[in-house]
Parts: sequence; C-alpha cells; structure tokens
Amino acid sequence: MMRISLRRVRLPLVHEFRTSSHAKRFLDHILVTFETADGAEGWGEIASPSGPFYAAETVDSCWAVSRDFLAPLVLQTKWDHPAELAAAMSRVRGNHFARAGFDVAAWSLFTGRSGIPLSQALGGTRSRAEAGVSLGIESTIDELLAQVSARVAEGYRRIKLKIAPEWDVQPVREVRSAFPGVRVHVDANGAYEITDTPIFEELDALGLLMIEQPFPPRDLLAHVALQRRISTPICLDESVEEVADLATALTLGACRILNIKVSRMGGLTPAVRAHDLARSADVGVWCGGMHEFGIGRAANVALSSLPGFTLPSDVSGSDKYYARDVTTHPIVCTDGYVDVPSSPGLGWEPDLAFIESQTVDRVTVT
Ligand code: OSB
Ligand code: MG
Repeated sequence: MMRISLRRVRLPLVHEFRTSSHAKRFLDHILVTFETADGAEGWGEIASPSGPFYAAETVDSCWAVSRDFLAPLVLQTKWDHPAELAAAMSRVRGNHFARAGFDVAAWSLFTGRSGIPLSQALGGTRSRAEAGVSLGIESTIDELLAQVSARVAEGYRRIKLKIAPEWDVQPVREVRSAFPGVRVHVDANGAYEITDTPIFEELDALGLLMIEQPFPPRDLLAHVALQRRISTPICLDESVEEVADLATALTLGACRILNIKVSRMGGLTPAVRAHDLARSADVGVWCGGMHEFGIGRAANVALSSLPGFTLPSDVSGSDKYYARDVTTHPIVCTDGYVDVPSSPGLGWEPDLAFIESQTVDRVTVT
C-alpha cells in the first residue's frame, strides 16, 4: 500500500436526533482511504459520535489513534485478505470505531480489486435488506407520532423508539395504540438501573419486539436478572464491543437478540464472527447504525445480507439523515427494503467533489 488519507467530513442532519444522553444537528465522520501504488482505492468510514457518551471514543480520539497508530501499523503490514489486516490491528486495544474505518477500507479495496460484491465476500445470501428506522426523543408525543406516521408511510418495517427516564411508558403506549400493526422496539442506551425494573415490567406488557440495552454496558448481570423477569427479548448493543463479550453474554443469558454494529465492533471482520456465534446459539441478530454516511452505510447493507440477520436492520435510506450523502447515488429504501448491490466492492461510489466541499480537516500518512 502506498498511502492512507484521513478526511474529517461534516454533514448536517435533516432532523435533530436526541437520545438518553445527547442531541445532535450535524455529524463529523472520518473517511479513510487506502490508495495503492497501482491506483486502486478502498474507502471506509469512522462513524464515532463527537462526544464519549455512547462509547468511550470521540471523533478527536479516533483522529489521533488513526493518524498515530492505525495508519502506520496498516502501512507496515503485509496482507492479502482483510482478516489478516484485522488480526494485525487487534494489537490496538479498544478504539473499535477507528479500527472499523480501516477494516471497511480493507474490505472495500479487497473486493473492488477482486471484482466481487462485498456482500458475497462476507457470505451474504440476501438480495435485499429489511429496513427499520430509529427515532430519537422528541419534544412532545404528538411530534413523535408525526415521525412514526411519516416513516410508516415510507414503508419502514420496524420502528425503534429511543427511551429515557421520563420518556418511556407513556410515549411507547401511545405509539402502540396509534399504530397497532407496526413492529416497535425500544432502545434505552443504558440509561436505567436494576431498580427501574417496574418500568420494564410495564413495557413488557406492550408487545414490543425487543428492549435494547436497558442498563449500562458493563452491567451484564443486571441484564440477566431482567431477562429472567420479563418475556420481551433483551437486545444488547453497547455491552458487546468484542466477540468475547458476546460469548460471555450468551453464557450468562444476558440477551436473546444482538444488535451488531460494524462501527462498535471494530469492522466487518469481527461483525461477521459475532453473526456466526449468535447464529450458532440461535440468537437473532440485526444490524444497527451510527448514522453512517454512505460509505459506512454500504458496509451495513452488505453485512445485513448474511443469513442470521432475521430482524429488520437500521439501514434507513440516506434521505432519513442527510439532504445529500457522500456517495454519487444515495442509498434508497423502497417499500421497506434496501437493495444489496451486486456490483464489485462497496456498491456505491464516493462523490469526491462533494466530499472535498464538506472536508474540515485532512491528513495523509505515507
Ligand atoms: O444506540 O443504536 C443506537 C445513534 C447514535 C448512537 C446510538 C444509537 C444510534 C442509532 C442510530 O440508533 C440508528 C441509525 O443509524 O439508523
Ligand atoms: Mg442502541
């Protein structure tokens, strides 16, 4: 490999997104480009939130770790298959978002050069991914109902509602009664404690598809205790950063569903391993998102084509987030599905001119 470029790219969100911990109006993600001496390119995306509220990383921490450790390490490593590069990068502890950008760039380069679609290289079997949508906390229940109504009309096949203390049973109950036929699940982003169990017993009666990450990431035992009390499946997100975390969670009985995020797990290589392990344990998986721009989202779509992805993924169309995306064609959701590309590589091309116009910082490592 000849050089690695990092670009910090800023896109405004079409609709403010609020979770139990923070609100955002624009996102800075880092695009990673691998360029070879013969002119081939691979693209990846580091989709870390700007602050350390979802996970420990920030955009600035990803920038420093990428520039000072990951890029030099990748430039020194000889690899043919992306799994070999992932093994070399596992010397770096944590820093999953940063590693994910490099891992996806490796898969993009590898599949583009080999002339095979990314989904096929990963073992994908579906030609389209079932799309769900994730809705943030709104100021009023009426605004939330308007959002749900718009997304259901667009065809999304599952609605996820962010919940937080003071915004849980009431809004969820209203959505359930206004849209009885719609599959709904909730995501707490770890905002509750085991003493809040009565709230989850109320939610348990509302026929939800799952309850995602009720308790803080490291508190697996609280999830075990809650799963024994309620029949709604518990889904883990933040708790599972490593494949080994999943093995622990499965042994303990801490979840019945897993949200696999390429970003949170450090790339497609570990994400596929998590899929394989969950599948062998009969735990359903779906692909979560971090509001990825088109590059990261392309990786999510390819991953969602694997056979264990039996639940709708957060692979919404570009238009749900951005007026204009970083790829030459937006990712579109039609009747609740996103087509899995059959062209080589990621399947979407980066829009270089637009990316340049949105770039707020850059560095090249050789
Ligand atoms: O927990 O799934 C989450 C976004 C930022 C931080 C955490 C989460 C999310 C989402 C985004 O739900 C879903 C998407 O990208 O469509
Ligand atoms: Mg989540």
